Amino acid sequence: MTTNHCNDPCAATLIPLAKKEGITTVWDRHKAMQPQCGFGQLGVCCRICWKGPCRIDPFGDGPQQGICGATADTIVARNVIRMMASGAAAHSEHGRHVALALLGVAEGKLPDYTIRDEGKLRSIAAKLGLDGTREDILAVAREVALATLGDFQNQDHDTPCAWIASTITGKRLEKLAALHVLPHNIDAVVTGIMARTNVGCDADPVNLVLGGVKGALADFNGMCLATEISDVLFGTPSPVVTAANLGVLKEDAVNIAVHGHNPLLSDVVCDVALLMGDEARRAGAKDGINIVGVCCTGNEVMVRHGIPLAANYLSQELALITGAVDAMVVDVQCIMPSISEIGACFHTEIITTMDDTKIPGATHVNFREATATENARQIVTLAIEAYKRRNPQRVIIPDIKRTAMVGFGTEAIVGALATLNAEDPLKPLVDNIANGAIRGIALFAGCNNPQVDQDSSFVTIARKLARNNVLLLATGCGAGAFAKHGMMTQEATLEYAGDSLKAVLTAIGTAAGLGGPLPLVLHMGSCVDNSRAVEVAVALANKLGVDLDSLPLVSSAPEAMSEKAVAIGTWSVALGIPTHLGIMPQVTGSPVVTKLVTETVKELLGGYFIVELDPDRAADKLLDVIDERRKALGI
Ligand code: NFS
Repeated sequence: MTTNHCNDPCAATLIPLAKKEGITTVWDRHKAMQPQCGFGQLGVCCRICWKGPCRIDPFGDGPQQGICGATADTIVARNVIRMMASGAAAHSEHGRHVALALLGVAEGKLPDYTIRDEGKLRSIAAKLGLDGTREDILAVAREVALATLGDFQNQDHDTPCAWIASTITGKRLEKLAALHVLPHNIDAVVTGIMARTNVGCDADPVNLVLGGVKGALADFNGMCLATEISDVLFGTPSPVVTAANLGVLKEDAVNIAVHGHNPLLSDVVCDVALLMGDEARRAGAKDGINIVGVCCTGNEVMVRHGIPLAANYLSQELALITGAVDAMVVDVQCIMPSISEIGACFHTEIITTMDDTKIPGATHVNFREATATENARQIVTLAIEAYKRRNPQRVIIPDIKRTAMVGFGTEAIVGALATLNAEDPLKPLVDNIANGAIRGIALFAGCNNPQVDQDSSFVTIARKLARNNVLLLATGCGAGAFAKHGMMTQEATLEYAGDSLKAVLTAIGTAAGLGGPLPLVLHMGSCVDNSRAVEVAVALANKLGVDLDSLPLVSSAPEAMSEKAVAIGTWSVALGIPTHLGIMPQVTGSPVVTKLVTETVKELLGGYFIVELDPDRAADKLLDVIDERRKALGI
């Protein structure tokens, strides 16, 4: 039995406290769940009809087929592509929500939102082949919103979704089109996966996985549009210095944790909180209102507005155990249902806000974009009321937080490079990759998973890659891990970067006016913001005149957990990027699927999954891949 723990320094104080108070956490429940179901771990349990459940005996003694005749290969393939469909649905619902909000703004129906980045809106319009130069910015917004919503409506299978078609390299588009995996309509592709995995439909594991790849690319499309339109509505990230970990909670403030994913809610809560500080002070909170972030909503407001990050996925419960959170406001995704039980042990209001994400025991505020400010006021008022009930004796905020320089979206990275070469901003990056000062680029993404000591795999792999002069990018809970462990600082660059990487980061950071090097790991944003890393990679590939599968670029999700991570990992592979998983994916019960995703796909698409649970060995494997790519490029 494995018992992993929280590697977060705050845990040393808070886990014993939870035990004393009789509060169970994710680590307790993970331990209680051991041993976990071996059939499920291999992916060979089929529950898609009521003749079952069926499971295949991995040792060959028992059944080798389900009652309908489905083999382990069919069952595994069906299970894993349903995960991809769910991931694509989650990200794309988020994206649709944001696109509809842009339409609402364009039509004057949402006075609580505005267009904060006109320049970005115009450049998106141009990218989508629309007229971005029209003087009437709302007309541009309307066209962009409608074109985006078209990616959920197009019925012509031969016309790919507009966002993916205008984002990736021409060569990659051709390759994906030839394999018939380019999505034409996000909703249709997700529905298609559910239909083909229905009992008695697609039984061919290879055909199924290709269907899953299409779903994963629909996920990518949903992410691109969610990210870019959020920048239009809430601002494009630029470098900002803030802090991370539970020490960002304040004893003398009304602490509101915004948790979930979609900035439509959290951004307005931030704005309204700024206006309600006096009410909080009148309630006795002399430091007013303190907004902190959790999970990817935390990353969204962190990279755009410098709001400090309290916790990533696995430590969301620890935030509540401090006794200092007055309200935790959630929208969608990655919200542990346990938080309402833990909130009830304290004075904490757990506030759900979305029709499709409610939690028993939580207070529900029916959030609508049309009444966003009013709803945010309700939420902040509930937090202030809760603060009045707070028991100061039960407040224990670990004095642990690390500085984090964040906000490195594509524009910010290109902007920093432009300070070295205004005419050709990518040239310094390309030159330094070519001359080996930067050996390669690694994107860290994805979740935490209690199968691993929290955050530890991220930190171990990243330190080794940095020592070997690999440029590090991060999103999501990976970014949260690095922020909490002090790896998004200039000091970390000086401490951990190899000499040539250090010199490059110092030259760029100094020229960009940051008074020193760029931080060791560049925080690109939330999980949907993985599309930003692809944007940078596409720009590099186009500049070099190669496709994405030639770049010395790797990605890593060492602590993956969510269905969304399954979708992201799969599109990363489909885009030609070797992708490391530090968790055993639930596919190994099928030799066909396992070989397909770790080997055969390399010939088809250039990318492939590297499964390595040991972080130190994982770093070595990623370095080998980078070197292999460099050699093939002749650099
Ligand atoms: Ni993405 Fe993982 Fe969730 Fe964000 Fe964190 S758990 S799949 S990183 S918060 S979405």
